[in-house]
Amino acid sequence: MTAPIAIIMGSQSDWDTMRHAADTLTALGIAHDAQIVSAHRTPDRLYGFARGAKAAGFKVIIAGAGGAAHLPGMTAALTELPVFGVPVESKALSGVDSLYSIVQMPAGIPVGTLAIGKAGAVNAALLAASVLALTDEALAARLSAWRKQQTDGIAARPEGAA
Ligand code: RP5
Repeated sequence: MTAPIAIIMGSQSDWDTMRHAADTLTALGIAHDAQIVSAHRTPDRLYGFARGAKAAGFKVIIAGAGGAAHLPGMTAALTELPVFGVPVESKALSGVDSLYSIVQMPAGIPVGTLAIGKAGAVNAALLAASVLALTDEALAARLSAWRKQQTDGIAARPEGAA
């Protein structure tokens, strides 16, 4: 069976960020398939992946890219699956370029845009998990447990306070 979630990224260099999405999905017991798909360098691979993603059995696509980050938007243009975009922190502009490239989609083709960097990658995975949990009670229970564990791990007072 195909993994329900695809994690695609524009470059090997994005993996340091996108692995946090993969780790979060693993922690929730959700199978995923990570692939390098560049809108600029491998446009044919992008077309093949996005056009075939639904038929391949994917339910949600997480797409991370940096700089002139066309990957999430182009992917969303080619499939009706939900696409969550993660702006990867770029060297030149600290990911603000990535964020603007992904978030400012003209009306008609949506990309759910997350925060720049690791936080965005983790939250993309959690958002994808929430979508799948709508029709998967066991996953919904695992997601609730994950959130409870997070809540339980937050101290009432900061260490070092008087
Ligand atoms: C984008 O260009 C990738 O998503 C990556 O964030 C950025 C830089 O890629 P590399 O030059 O590191 O391969 O397409």
